Amino acid sequence: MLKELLAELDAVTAEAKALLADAKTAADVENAKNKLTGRNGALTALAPMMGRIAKEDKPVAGKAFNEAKNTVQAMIEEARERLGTSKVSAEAIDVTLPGRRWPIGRKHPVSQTIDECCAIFRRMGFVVAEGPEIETVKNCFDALNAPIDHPSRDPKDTFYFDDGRLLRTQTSTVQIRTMLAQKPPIRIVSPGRCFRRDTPDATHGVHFHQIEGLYIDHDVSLADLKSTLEAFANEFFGDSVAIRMRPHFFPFTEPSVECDFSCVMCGGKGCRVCKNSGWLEILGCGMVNPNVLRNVGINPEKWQGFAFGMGIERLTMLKHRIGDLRLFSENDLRFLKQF
Ligand code: 2NM
Repeated sequence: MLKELLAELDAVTAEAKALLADAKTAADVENAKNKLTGRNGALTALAPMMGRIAKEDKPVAGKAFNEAKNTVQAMIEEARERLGTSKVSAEAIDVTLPGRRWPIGRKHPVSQTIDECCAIFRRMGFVVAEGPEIETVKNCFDALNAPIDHPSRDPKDTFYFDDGRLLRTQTSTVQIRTMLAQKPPIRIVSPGRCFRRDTPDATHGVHFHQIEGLYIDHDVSLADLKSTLEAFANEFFGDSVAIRMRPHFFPFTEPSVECDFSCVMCGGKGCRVCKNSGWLEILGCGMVNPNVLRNVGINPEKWQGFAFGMGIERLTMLKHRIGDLRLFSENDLRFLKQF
């Protein structure tokens, strides 16, 4: 029985050699493997013979069987190697392959508008100034000449912390900080996030972005303000946009003005967006109230200035024809990838 087994093992080894030498494709190798060590393979078929081997011959038979199995497996692996389909070569790094591309993000449309506004005002000589989102009542209301009973101070409209500090409701706080820290002339714009306690809808959220401007010097007039805003309107929306000013009231400016741009949707002819008026309310502005200048230690007899503030989300919505403010904070890539 031992002799028969050894002869059969030799035969299988010889068959393996022939089959694998002839293999030309990966499929040939896999076929040969099935014929040899597969479930119905020649080597597998010899396993039952082991049971019939005399006890004293078992060690020799077992050793021979294992050797034949190892030899056949080595030949299969060798053939796979030769044809480039072995596990080892399949897992090897192909250094000629191009690298995997990482998805690259982009700036949020609100950030793009901030960048664009800053670039426009920088070209007009403004410096970009930033400040904290958590502020004091002094910087946010007192210094800005907001009367003690002004509705914006109400905890119904402004987020307060237990220690009395608050989330800034506009970036004028940065203008106050700058005027306290620097001597005029001052020419800054301050972009940033602000917070108001609104019930969120298509045009209001609890946070929004603003850019405010401040220009303090000798002999600054409302005419300088108007030409600055007109230049901004034409740079941001195009040369065909006109501006107009209407009297208004703010505690921090006197006189105060609301500034409209001719409708960027219909060119001023009248449409749904401008409610058929041909004009869009874009920003508030005015000449800095002498009380504000006194509050920060600037002599209003020597210095004057203008200030303005506008909403970044509104500018972005008008520029890109976006209908709902909530899209800006939902982080939906299908929306964000369009800009
Ligand atoms: C606005 C409208 C009008 C403003 C005033 C000041 C400061 F600090 F100089 F008093 N900063 N920003 C201002 C004026 C802001 O936003 C609609």
